[in-house]
Amino acid sequence: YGPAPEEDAIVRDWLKRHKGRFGHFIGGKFTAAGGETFGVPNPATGETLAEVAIAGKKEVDAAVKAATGAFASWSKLSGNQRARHLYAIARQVQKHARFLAVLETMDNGKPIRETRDIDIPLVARHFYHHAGWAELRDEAFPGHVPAGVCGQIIPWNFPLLMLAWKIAPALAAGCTVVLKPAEHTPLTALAFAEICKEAGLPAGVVNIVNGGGETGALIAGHEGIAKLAFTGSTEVGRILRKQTAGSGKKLSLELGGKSPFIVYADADLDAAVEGVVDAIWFNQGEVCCAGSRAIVQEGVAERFYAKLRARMEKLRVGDPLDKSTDVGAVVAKVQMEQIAARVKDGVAEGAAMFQPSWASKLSTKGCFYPPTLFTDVMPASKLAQEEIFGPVLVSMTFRTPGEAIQLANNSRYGLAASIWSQNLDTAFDAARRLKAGVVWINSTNLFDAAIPFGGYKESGFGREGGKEGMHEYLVPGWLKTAKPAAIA
Ligand code: TXE
Repeated sequence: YGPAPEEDAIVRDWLKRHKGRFGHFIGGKFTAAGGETFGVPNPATGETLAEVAIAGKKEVDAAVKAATGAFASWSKLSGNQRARHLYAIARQVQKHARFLAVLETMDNGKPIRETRDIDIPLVARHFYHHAGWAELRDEAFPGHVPAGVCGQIIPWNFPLLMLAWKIAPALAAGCTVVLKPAEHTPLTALAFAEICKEAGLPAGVVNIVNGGGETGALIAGHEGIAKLAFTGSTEVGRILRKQTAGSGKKLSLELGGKSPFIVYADADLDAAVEGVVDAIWFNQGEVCCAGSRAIVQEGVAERFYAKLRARMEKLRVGDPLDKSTDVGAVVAKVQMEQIAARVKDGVAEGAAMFQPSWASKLSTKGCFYPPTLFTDVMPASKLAQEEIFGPVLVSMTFRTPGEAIQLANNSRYGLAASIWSQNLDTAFDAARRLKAGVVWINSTNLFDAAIPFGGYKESGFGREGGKEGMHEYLVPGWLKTAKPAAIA
């Protein structure tokens, strides 16, 4: 056990090459790293990794201008030409997979096992998959044209994967982009800018600008943007919906969740316990579709909780670069304080709280929060209703299958759901009745580039992935480049 001593050297070399300072990537070039900046800490150690420039109006204007210029030629390339670029990006991601995994882990705090085996492979897969859609666009979407220049604002929980979810379909459709990574985690997006260069992507097709909400608002309000794609909090989603109302911009929002994890009495309880580990302790629970609300049938509840508590004792929380770590660091101090506050409120609300016996021994140098379980949670309580976005599972029990569905749908969110039962009738009946964009049966948190992902209700609208996701970047119209049919 323990991290390989040289594990982070690959990232330190890269940071040194950039002197630990980054500008924006506009029109195929990095701007100077001057002006106002923000620091990027490693949440596991507190060490500042880099200083990154904040984009104001001037930089956002320049990025939109570069994307508009590039759109003229990029949108007219043949499907095969665009596909080649997407394949080239996918291959570069694979070539630099180890570097990207270590960089993502240091920037975000998530375990290296996850960045290495999940995040980065899914990024490459997303570009490979969408290379296919680039080829098939005109055949699959006749009478549709690329939407134009896209503004894309992404969160910090899956920084590079969310970038891929946004950029790959946009490029496949023939759009160009101005993307803003989250201020907690800008580094893999900057590494991706280098990958675009290395892959020979024409200048201006992908532009990356950095900053926080103010920079995001400049992108959202820019009149050169035809389509805005956002993943983040429901609160900011609401602001963006208001901001873009009446502007003619196409909008997709992927927001919060409080996804149910239903365990029926006939479930394989050991498998369901492992499922919970994936549902809520994967990525420190900082997952929009995390199974954060367990709904367990009464007859097996005590047995299920006993197994779960025993499993929680064995989870390893700590150094994200250690390959044996199960749960890494929460992304930032502010986020950890928010989790702690929600847990304190939950205890005050009267729910029973459990944390492993070693919880108080966690290192206080980094943002480490112990896996937490609440039982006897009242369905109407804040604990049951509000997204915590951390390693905290809340749970309640049910008697009849009908009651399970009622509890599961009793939420302002509708992003995902997970069902655990050995009886397929029970599982499929529940799947049909759940108001959730994605339903997993005897599994959880499975993603694929070909499967559309997105929510109902306050979890947002629009889909990402597969054919559905392509629609988000296309509008009705006829390509001016299409040759007129020969008249016999
Ligand atoms: O999110 P924000 P935060 C939820 C989760 C978390 C909470 C707060 O519950 O605890 O949100 O996280 C940009 N105009 N999720 O504050 O602010 C911002 O710079 C335009 C769920 O980090 O929504 C970042 O790039 N952009 C979620 C992005 O929005 C604005 C993932 C997301 O940040 C903006 C993240 C504005 N006015 C948090 N204000 C999920 N669904 O996966 C901020 N931004």
